[in-house]
Amino acid sequence: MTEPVRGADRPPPRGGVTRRGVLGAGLAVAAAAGLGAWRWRPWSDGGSGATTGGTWSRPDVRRSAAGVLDTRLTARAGVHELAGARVQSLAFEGGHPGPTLRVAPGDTLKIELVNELDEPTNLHVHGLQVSPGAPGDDVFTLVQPGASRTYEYDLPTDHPTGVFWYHPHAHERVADQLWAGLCGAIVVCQDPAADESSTGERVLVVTDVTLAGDAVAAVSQRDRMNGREGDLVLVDGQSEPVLEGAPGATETWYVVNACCSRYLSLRTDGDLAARCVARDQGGLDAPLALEDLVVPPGGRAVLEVDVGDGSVRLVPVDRGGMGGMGGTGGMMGGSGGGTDGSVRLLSVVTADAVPAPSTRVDAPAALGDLRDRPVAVRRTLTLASGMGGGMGGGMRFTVDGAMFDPDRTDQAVILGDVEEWTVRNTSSMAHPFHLHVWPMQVLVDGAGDVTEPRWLDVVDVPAYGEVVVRVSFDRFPGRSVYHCHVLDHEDLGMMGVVEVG
Ligand SMILES: [Cu+2]
Repeated sequence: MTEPVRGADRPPPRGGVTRRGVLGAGLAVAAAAGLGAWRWRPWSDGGSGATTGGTWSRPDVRRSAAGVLDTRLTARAGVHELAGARVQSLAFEGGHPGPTLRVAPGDTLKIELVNELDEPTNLHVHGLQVSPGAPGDDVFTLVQPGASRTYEYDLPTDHPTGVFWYHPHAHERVADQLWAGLCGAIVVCQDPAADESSTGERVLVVTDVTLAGDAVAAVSQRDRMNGREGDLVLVDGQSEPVLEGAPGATETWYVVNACCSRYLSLRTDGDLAARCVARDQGGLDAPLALEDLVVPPGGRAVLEVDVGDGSVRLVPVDRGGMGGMGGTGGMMGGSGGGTDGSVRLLSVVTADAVPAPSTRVDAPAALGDLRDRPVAVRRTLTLASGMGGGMGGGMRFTVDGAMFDPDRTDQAVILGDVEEWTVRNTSSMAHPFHLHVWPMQVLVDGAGDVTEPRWLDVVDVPAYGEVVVRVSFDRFPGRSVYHCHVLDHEDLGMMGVVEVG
C-alpha cells in the first residue's frame, strides 16, 4: 500500500514509440510505414471453407418479461456454423455467439447452465453489477460434465444500461473455451421487449479464431504466453458480414470485444460514420471519436452510427510482446487491406427499401464521480510476467508475485469503502486489468490524468505503465476476482481474489 512514484525505474519505451503513444490510451496504433515488423498475413483458414461477406444475421434474442428472464444455456461440443463454414467447435445453444439476453435494470436474470462438454465449465456475467455470491456471479464453483447449475442475478434498479456479456470462467480453461466459441451478449435496456430493427439496435460480438481444417485450431504454448490472436476476426460468428441499413438512419451498435487477447481499434470509411457514446459502464460526457478509442479484450463500446455505404475497419494495435518471443497484434487475415495495415471488419450497404428505425434508444446515462469521495484505503497491485518458475521453466504470470490461488484472499476490503488502486505493469506487454462486480473509475490511464468521469470494467495497463482507479465497494459483499483479460494470462495465473465484507 505504498504510494509509487510515477515514472521512476521504468525502462525506456520500445522502438522509438513514446510511452504516451499515438492514442490517449497509451497504446501505439502501428503505422505500417513505421514498424517494419508489421506485415500482411494472408488468410489461413486451413482449407476449412470459411466464407466472407454474407448478409449479417442477428444472433437469437431472449427477453425478460414482467421483470424476469428465466432461460437455459446448454454448452455443447459439435459442428456449428462459424465464419460461414461447418466447424467443430463449442457453442451455447448452438450459436456463435450464443443468444443475446435482453433485460432491464431491476430485472432478475436466471440462467440454467447445462454442461454437455467433456470438461468442467461455469459462467461469468462480465460487467454486470450483481452479487458475486452463489447463486449469483460466483466464478469459483465449477459445473462438471453432465451437470447443470442455475445462476440467479438480481440487477439493481439503477443498473447502468448498455452492453455486457457472458462467457465461461473456469480457471485454466477460460481462453480455450471462449476461443472455441462460448460467449454471448447481455443488453441492459429500458425496454427489453422492443424490436431491435425498429429501434436501430445491433449487437456486434467480435471474436477471433484460427481454423485448422474443419475445426478450431489448437494453440501453442508461445501463443498462450503472448496471448493468442486468431487469423479470422469475426462479427457475430461471421467473416466480414454485410449489414443492410436505411440511408441516413441513426443506429445504436453494441460492440463487444470477446477476443481472447486482441485489442480493437475501429475506423469507418465511405459514407459510414460512428462515434462512441458509452463504454463498459455508463455513458460518456461527450461522444468519443473512434480514433481516440481502443477497446481492450473484454471491453465494450456503444456506438452511435450514421448509416451510409462504407465499412468498419480494424487498425492493428501493438500491445507489446515477450522479450525475444516476437510481438503481438497487428497481423490479421482478411481482405480489403489498407495502407494503414487495417482490414475490413464489416460492410454496410444502404437501400431505400430497408425501413428506417422508427425510434432511437437513449444513450446510457453517465455514472457518478468518485473523485470527491474520501478514500479509505490505497493499494498498489503489480502485474508481472517473466521467465522462471513454473513447469518447464516457462513464463510466470503473476499479480504481486503470486499466481492465482482460489483459497487465498489477496485483498480484504470493507463493504462500503471507496478504495484507490494503482495497478502497475512491470512487463514488456500490455495487460488489460478486469475487476468483477464493482466498476472502476479511471483517474490516471497510460497517457496521464483522466479529466472526465470514465467508468470501465477492463482498464488497459500499458507495458511498463500504470493506471490509477477508484472503486466503491458497495452493495455486494462476497468474494470475487480481478485478473488480466488477456485470458491466456489469466489461465496462466495472473488473477487474484478480493473479499468484500
Ligand atoms: Cu495479461
